[in-house]
Amino acid sequence: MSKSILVIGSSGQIGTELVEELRKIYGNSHVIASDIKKPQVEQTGPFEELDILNKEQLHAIIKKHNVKEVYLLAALLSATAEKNPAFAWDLNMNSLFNVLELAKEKVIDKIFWPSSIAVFGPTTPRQNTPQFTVMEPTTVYGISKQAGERWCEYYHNKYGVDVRSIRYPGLIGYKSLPGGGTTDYAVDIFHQAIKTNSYECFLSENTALPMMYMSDAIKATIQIMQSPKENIKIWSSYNLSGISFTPKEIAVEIKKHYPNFNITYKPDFRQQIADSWPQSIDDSRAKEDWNWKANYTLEKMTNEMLKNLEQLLKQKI
Ligand code: NAD
Ligand code: AKB
Repeated sequence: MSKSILVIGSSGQIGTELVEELRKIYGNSHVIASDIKKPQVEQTGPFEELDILNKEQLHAIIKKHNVKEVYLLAALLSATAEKNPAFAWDLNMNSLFNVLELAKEKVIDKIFWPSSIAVFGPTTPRQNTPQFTVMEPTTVYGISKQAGERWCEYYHNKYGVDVRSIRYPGLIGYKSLPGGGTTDYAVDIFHQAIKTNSYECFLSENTALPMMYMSDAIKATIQIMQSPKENIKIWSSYNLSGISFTPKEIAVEIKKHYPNFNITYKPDFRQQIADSWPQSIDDSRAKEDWNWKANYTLEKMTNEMLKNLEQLLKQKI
C-alpha cells in the first residue's frame, strides 16, 4: 500500500487550508484529514473521525492508511485554554506524546507539530524577540507549547525522532474561522467590516502582536517539512515572522476599502495575554537554515482578505 500523510485537527483554522495544499502536492487520496469535529469545507479526499487522545483509534487509522507522516494540529488555543487549564494541558501534551511515541517506535517517519509565540512571556524582550531568549510563559497554552518544544527536542536527541516545528504568530485567513485564540480579532475584524462596517475589538488600540497571512504560514509549514534533514538545526521550534500591527493599524488599512468603517475597543481577559507576548519576532534562523521568506505585507493581506471574503460571503447569501 502506498504511504500517506495524516493531518490531525484538520477541521480547524490551519488544518482546513493545510489539507487543501498538501492534497495539491501529494494527491487527494494520500492526505488523510482527521478531527473530532466535522470538516468546515467539502472534502476531496479521505476524512476520519479521530480523538487524538484515543490511542487505539489513532493506531488503527495509522495502520489502515499506511501513514508515515503526521501533522499534529489538535490543541486548545490560548483564550479557550485559560477557561479549562487542566483539559488544555491534557489535550496539548498527551496528543503530542501519542504521536512522538509512534515515531519513537518507528511506526511513522516524520512529524510536524506547531508551537507558538505564546512560549514567550512578560520577561522576554518584546521587540524582535530572539530565537534563544528568556521564556517564562504565563498562560497554560504557552506553558504547554514550551513543554512541547522541550519534548520534541528530547525525542529528537534521545531517540532520533524527526519532529519539526515552527512558532507560528497569530494567523489570518479567509477560508476558515479561528478556534479560540488571543489573535482571533484580526480575523473577526474582516468579517465584521464586510457585514456591519464596524467592529468592537477585545484588545486595546495600540496592542502590537506578531501576525501572518495564512498562505505564508502554509508555505512555511510545507517548506520546513520538505527541507533536507541536514538543514534543520533547531529541533525545539523555529521563530517565524510575518507582519506586526496593532488593531488601530489594521483598522486604518481596512478604512482604505471601507471609509466608514468604525472600530471601538473593549479589552477583556485576552488583553493580559496579549500584553505578555512579543510585539515582533526575529526569524533569522529560519531564513538561514531553510530559506524562509514571508510574502505578505499588511496592505497585501488586507486586499486579499477583503476581496476573497466578500466573494465567499456573497456566495452564502
Ligand atoms: P483550531 O482550534 O482552529 O483547530 C484545532 C482543531 O483540533 C479543531 O478542529 C478541533 O476540533 C481539533 N481537535 C480538538 N481536540 C481534538 C481531539 N481530541 N482529537 C482530534 N482533533 C481535535 O486551531 P488552529 O488555529 O488550526 O491551530 C492548529 C495548531 O496550530 C495548534 O496546535 C495551535 O496551537 C497552533 N497555532 C495556531 C496559531 C493560529 O493563529 N491559528 C498560532 C500559533 C500556533
Ligand atoms: C492564539 O492566539 O492563541 C494563537 C497563537 C498565537 O498561538 N493564535
